[in-house]
Formats: sequence, C-alpha cells, structure tokens
Amino acid sequence: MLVFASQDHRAHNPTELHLFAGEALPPKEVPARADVILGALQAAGLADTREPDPLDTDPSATALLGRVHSADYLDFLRTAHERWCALTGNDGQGEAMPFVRPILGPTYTVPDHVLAQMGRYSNDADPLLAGTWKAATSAAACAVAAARAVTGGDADAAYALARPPGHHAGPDNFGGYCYLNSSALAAESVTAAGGRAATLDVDTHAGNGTQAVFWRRRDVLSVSLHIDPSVEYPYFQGFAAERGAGDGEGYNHNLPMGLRTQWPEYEPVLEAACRLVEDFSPDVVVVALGVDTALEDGVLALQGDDYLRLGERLARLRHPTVLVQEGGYDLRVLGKNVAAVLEGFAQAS
Ligand code: OKP
Ligand code: ZN
Repeated sequence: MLVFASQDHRAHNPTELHLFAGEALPPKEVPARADVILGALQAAGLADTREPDPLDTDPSATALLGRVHSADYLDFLRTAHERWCALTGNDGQGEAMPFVRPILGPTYTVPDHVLAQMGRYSNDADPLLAGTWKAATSAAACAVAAARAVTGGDADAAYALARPPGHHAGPDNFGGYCYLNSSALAAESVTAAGGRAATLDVDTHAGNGTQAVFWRRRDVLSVSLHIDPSVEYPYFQGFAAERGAGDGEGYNHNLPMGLRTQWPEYEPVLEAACRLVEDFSPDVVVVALGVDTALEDGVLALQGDDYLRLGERLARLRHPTVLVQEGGYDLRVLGKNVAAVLEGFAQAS
C-alpha cells in the first residue's frame, strides 16, 4: 500500500492534563499514535512510504484549503497561538485552550480578541500549540498527496497517516482533536480535478466536519456510521435526520448505532453505508479511517478479525480509494487494527 507520512505531526504534542469529573487525564491524541501505526504497517510489510510535498508552498494545494475552510478560520488557526502568547505573556511553549463560547441567539458579536475567537472557532476543549498549524497542514498534505496519487492513476489505493485527525473540523471550526479536515481535502482534490467523490466515515464518532463542508453539494456524497451522537461527541450533529440541503439534499447520510455495538450488529450498518456509496458510483472513495471503534476505546466494540473484514468490504467497493487516518487512541491495539484493515483491503483487491 502506498503510504503518505510526514514527521511534522510531532509539532502538535499536547501534554497538559485536563480535569474530567475531578480526574486529571493526559491527552490521548499524541505523536505516539502515528509511531505505533507506522511501526505496525512496516512490520506487516504493508508500507511503501512516501513523504508528501508540503502544503503551504504549493499554490494548488493551498487553493484546496480555501475550498474546504473559510479564509478567516485559516488566518485564525495560523496566528491564534502567537496572538495568545502575546496576550498572556507565554513563552511560546504553552497550550491555548478555549473556554468562553458564544451563546446561540439572534445575534452575537465576535470581537477581535483571541480568547473570544478561540471560542467562536471551536466547540470542544482542544489546545492550540505553537506547532498545531505545522502538524495539521502536514496531515492535510498527506491526504492531498494520497488523493493525487489515486486520481493521477499512480495507484488504485493510497493511505494517508494523518495526525492530528480531521473529520470534526468544519469550514470554520476545530473540535474533537481536529483542526483541518484532511478527509474533506482529499475529496475536494477529486472534485477540483472534475470528479465526484464519496466520503465513507467509519470512525466511531460522526464525521460532522465533513458533513458541514459538503452539506449543500451533490458532487460529494457524505456517509458516516458512528455512535449515536446523543451519547457521545460530537453531540449536536450526526443524527439520521440530517440529509443535506439545497443541491446537497439527499447527499448526506448518518447511520448511528448504540453503545458497545459488536460486529454482528455493525456489519449490516456497514453494508448499508457501502450500498449508499455504490449507488452514488463515485470516481474516488475517501475512507475516513478511524479505528476507535475498537472495544479498547470504550465506545463501540469491534475487535480482532473484524478489522480484516472491514478492509475486505472497503476493497469490494471496487473503486479507487484514499484511506485517511482519523481516530484510534488505545496504543496497545491501534497499530494492529490499522494494519488489519489495510491487510484485508490488500487481500481483497
Ligand atoms: C475524535 B475522533 C472523552 C473526551 C472526548 C472528543 C472525542 C473526539 C474524537 N473523555 N473528546 O473522532 O476520533
Ligand atoms: Zn473518533
């Protein structure tokens, strides 16, 4: 499998503890995630690894960023940490965490104050670090390079080792560990070349950012299967009734499941999602490949060979495929589960 990976993800290395129910928890979205994945792919002989071209020196790739995210959000994300350091007197090593939030209402004003803007542009507790922009653009670069390899005919499939993940990042928001939507950028690189793309999001959490990016469009089908958002992040989106609007009406599909769903009940939902993708007949499928569906991650309950079966089913879509890494946080099983998906995919291709 063609694998696009960059070392620049290490620039986003949050370490500050966060209180949850009185307990101080360490961050889970950490550089070691990418290390265990790459280690497992190499050990399984699955990784033909390439370094992507940097995103911000390539005008056509920068243009993709501007098609997925708003210009004001991109400016904010690039400069917010520096502005926060100037405001707080921080030496540059600190982690800027949003806390104030606008109140939904008939009107609100977002002043030119970095704390207000951190709240405006996010819905979760995710830190901005000095290296967040560098890491997020490197993840996006991996996804765009993988999409270009597939659309350019260099490969039938390619995998982007994207970190931090991206599928919760919308046109103008970060959240759920996500800052730039790498999967959406991969899909957008297909449509920029005149094709149609389907995103199939198998992460345990709803792909609400991707949904928001393509909400009014029919050249990209968005399909996500995930834990019922009424019990898990992203809470406010990912419900079955959300089907897109305007030109995009009917081109967004959410397939929620209950807590601790195992393969026998997961498989028919995956099948329904795959049928939706097949009916759309896209030029390229972008798989938002979260493996936080693992039992060890505590939300859904896939395990063992389930990931081989998942990879086989994705290959049986029989479309050029870009796989973009999303979630998966238990370092004991993360690498093995990603390797199993790619193994199953390769065997069934
Ligand atoms: C990101 B992705 C639980 C905190 C959960 C948000 C989860 C984000 C998941 N204590 N925070 O979809 O894998
Ligand atoms: Zn997730």
